[in-house]
Amino acid sequence: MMEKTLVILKPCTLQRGLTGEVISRFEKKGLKLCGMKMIWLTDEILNEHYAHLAEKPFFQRLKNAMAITPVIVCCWEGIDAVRVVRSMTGVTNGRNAAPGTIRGDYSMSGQENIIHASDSPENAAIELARFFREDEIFNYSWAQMPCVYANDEF
Ligand code: FUP
Repeated sequence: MMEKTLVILKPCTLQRGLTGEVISRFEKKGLKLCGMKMIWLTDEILNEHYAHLAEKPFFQRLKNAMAITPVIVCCWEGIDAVRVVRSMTGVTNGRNAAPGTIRGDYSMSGQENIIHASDSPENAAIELARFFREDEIFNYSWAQMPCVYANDEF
């Protein structure tokens, strides 16, 4: 199923100069970039985005870390994009993430873990609407399409 998913390049990624590397991984995989912008996350949007962690002892620490610099939010599209991007991301703690995953290759931390990626198609739709206006998501003809997929796959 063709899906769109949200990726956030976290402040640690901007600070460490890894934005190009991370974006490049998704491009090389064969995902289509449908939206991208730099924004400063407000406390209001972080409360919403991390509502499932509001009771955790690290909640305030996490929110502070997410607002140290602006972040880059991206929308990537592909068949099963949500699952594919999550598997490229690796588990939450970079020290446990498998080598070859983004967190496994670039992170040593449970917090400073390079990216956020939506964990289900339902959450991807909610999160994309949280960070992008409708006219900031672009549907365009993509020249790579017949090289990335067989013609009966999409
Ligand atoms: P993930 O889906 O892998 O990004 O993980 P969660 O939604 O559970 O956590 C969101 C963020 O909270 C993590 F990316 C980093 C932070 N976090 C911690 O700092 N410590 C933890 O023990 C768990 C999460």
